[in-house]
Parts: sequence; structure tokens; C-alpha cells
Amino acid sequence: MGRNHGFTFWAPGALVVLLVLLASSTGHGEVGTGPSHRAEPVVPGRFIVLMNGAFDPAQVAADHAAIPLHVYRVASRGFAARLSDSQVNALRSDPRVNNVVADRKMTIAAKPGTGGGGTSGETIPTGIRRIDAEGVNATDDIGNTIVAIIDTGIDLDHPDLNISDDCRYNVYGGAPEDGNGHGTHVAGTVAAKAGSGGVRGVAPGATLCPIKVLDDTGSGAWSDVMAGIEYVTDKRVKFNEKDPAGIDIKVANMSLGGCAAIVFIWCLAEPPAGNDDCGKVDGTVQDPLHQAICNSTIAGVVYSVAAGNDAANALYFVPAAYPEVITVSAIADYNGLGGGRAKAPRGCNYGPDDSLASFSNYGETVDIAAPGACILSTYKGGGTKTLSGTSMAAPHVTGAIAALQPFAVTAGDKDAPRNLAMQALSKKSQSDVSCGFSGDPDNFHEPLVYVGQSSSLNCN
Ligand SMILES: [Ca+2]
Ligand SMILES: [Ca+2]
Ligand SMILES: [Ca+2]
Repeated sequence: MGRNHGFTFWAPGALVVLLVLLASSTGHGEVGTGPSHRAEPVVPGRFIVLMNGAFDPAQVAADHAAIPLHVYRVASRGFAARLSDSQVNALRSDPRVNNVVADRKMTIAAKPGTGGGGTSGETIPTGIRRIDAEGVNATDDIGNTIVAIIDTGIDLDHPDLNISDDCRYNVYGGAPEDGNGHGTHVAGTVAAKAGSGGVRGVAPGATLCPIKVLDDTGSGAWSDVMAGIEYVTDKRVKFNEKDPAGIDIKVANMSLGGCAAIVFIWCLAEPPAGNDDCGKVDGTVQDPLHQAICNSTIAGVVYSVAAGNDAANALYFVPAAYPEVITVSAIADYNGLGGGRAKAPRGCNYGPDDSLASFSNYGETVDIAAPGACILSTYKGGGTKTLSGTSMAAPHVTGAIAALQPFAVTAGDKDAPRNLAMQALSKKSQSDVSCGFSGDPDNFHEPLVYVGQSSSLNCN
């Protein structure tokens, strides 16, 4: 386990979030039901400073002798920096400043995976078969569709992936190589090429835009994730404005998350502040990550995000809680078929076949389910690996969105990308006799993503 927790991949195992009961007199929420680990969600000394109106964040930073780690001008308006207590106090009383919030940590909590394919030929992963995506043709339209993977980077030399030369970002500088493997795994489920060996993704050969915001141990910070969102949003806004520097990023995958509300060093079983107003409470930005994502969806980017792996209400985790994103829960499927008749493979048991995965978060903020247990996909170093988590479910939905052709979102409405994509996606209800799944613990029965391009339906 890493030392610090607060923002993590959603893969089961080492949980990152402590759902804690504080005395009810504090007004904080109830006891979480998920497994708990001590959390230290704040990055000591590091802050995110948000502007009022159009004031120049670089000027404000300079006026306070702050050295920005990041300056945000598109998805957010502000900067991130290490600040002393006196700088924080001075910034808070500067009328150009809307708010100064503590930056929060991120830590990987990925379950160690099992070995991948060493076989010749191409393996069609069970998740691809379960949603009938194996018949999606690798068209030019899909190849030209650009998908941002906001993660640990991507193995840039992986022979099974089509990675953009123009669209790439690394918050740490240099090439966005994936020293962890998680981002490469996510990328392969979205878009591993057809007929090239390895595995096959939902939208085979789609163009991947690596956005590296978490380091090789899976650690990072909200301010770094916001920098990745800033890059994606800036490229998309420029595309909307027909600027030659623009890039038509259609959809972004975020297989990561952190606790929605914190007090001292604990995560609370509470939704994020200002969740119905893009992170604002009475005009003050309390949740800058939410504000950044709203401005990105307003620019026309669809966000597909992991629900989280705490077997808890996804409303207590971000970005899963945000209304403007598509939040994806995970089902366990072991054979690529519906019907619930398969046994879990050795060492990879997350509940009965074709049920909500035992680790998956749930609740009203979840929009759609996808396979997320024992998923084979591409991995760093050119090969493949089997991993589990809602991290693995979200890219099935991201790929399904990328495979929708034509699919266009007009900029301007924060809810439009999510709503249009949800309407356009094919889905199967939980109660579908051949395709559905069991075990949803709440009254919000999200459907299963279903691409349905195979000539022989796999649900039967
Ligand atoms: Ca392949
Ligand atoms: Ca099954
Ligand atoms: Ca549900």
C-alpha cells in the first residue's frame, strides 16, 4: 500500500477511502459500509487557487510570490501552488480570488493482476464478447475518433494500440509513457486493434490520446488531474473554434477517483459540495475538480468514469458522483455469455457469474454497467494482463461511445454530452432474460452496455 490515500484507481484490493462516522453533532454523514483504511486525503502545503471572474491567475500568483505548478485558463481559472500559511491567508483576502482549497492526494489501489496471454493469434476478451462488441468493424471513422485516457499514461510502443502523435500530455513532463500498466490496460479495452494479435477493444483502432496525470505508482493529485482536464478541454475548445491547434476529442475515460468529502484526514460518507452546481456553493468554488469537468462537458467532451470499488454508494466518490459524467458500475462475467452459468476462474472471484461485481459501487449516480472482473487487456511492455475493477468497466462504455458513428455533441450544455451519449448507447436491462445481470443492491437498476454488433448474439 502506498503511504498516502485520497485519489485512486478503482481496482479492488487496497482500498483508499475511509468512510468514517464522526459524531452526529458535527453534522457529518453516516458510517460507510465499505472496507476502511486510514486516509490522508490532503497534499500538505499544496493548494488550488480559484479566480473570481476573468482575473489573470498568473498575475495573481506573481503578486503573492507564488510559483504555480499549474495555471488553468480554460476548464478552470486559477492555479495550483505550494503556499505558506501566510500566502494562503493573503490570497483568501484578495478580492480577485474566489477560493483557496487544499489539494488532495491520489494513490493507486490496484489489485495485482494475473498473467496475460502468451498465445498466438488474437484473444477476444470475455468483456468484449459479453457486450457483443467483437463484430464492431475497424472502420476509418472509428480509427479517426480520438479518445482521451486520463490515467498513468499508455505504453506508447504497444503494437496493439493506435496512439496519437499530436494529442498527448504528461503532467510530469516528457513522453506520457505508462510505467504502471493501468492506463495501457484501460486503453486496450477501449481500442485494441482488430486482427493484430493481442486482444481486441470495443472500438478497435480508435486513436488514443494519453493524458498522464498519475505517476508510475499510481499517485497524483487533484491539481494534476485538473491539468489533464485542462489539456483535453483546451484542445476541444480550439477544435470547436476551428483553430488549427484544436483536436476533436470526443470522449474521455477516467478510471480513477477519490473521496467526495473530507474532514481532517478522513473521507466522509457524503456527496461532494455543490454537486448540483458544478462544485459551487453560493458562488464559491468548493469542488474545483467538478468545475473543471463541467467546463469540459460544456466544450462537448463525454466523460466516462469508474463508479469505484468500495461496495458503497458511488455518490461519496468523485468524479463518480458528478451528474455530468457517465458513471459505470462493474459486473462479474466469467465466460463472455449471459445466463449466469459460468464458474469464476481460479484467483479471480468477484461474485456469481453475471451479477454486480462484489466490489462495485452502486447507487443513483450510476448510469450504466459493464464487465469489470477478470478482464484481459493490453499492458505495459507490449503484452497483456488480467485486471479487475470498475477501472476495467468504464473503458467498455468509453469504447462503445467511440464506436457510435456518427456521434457528435454540440458544445454549450454541461449535461448534453452525458445525455446524448446515454441515449445513443445500446443497452440491455438488468431483467433481460439472456443478457441481464443480478445482484444490484439498490432501486436504481442501471442497464448493461450492449453493443450488439455480433452476428451470433452471445447473451443466449
Ligand atoms: Ca489486437
Ligand atoms: Ca456469464
Ligand atoms: Ca443500481
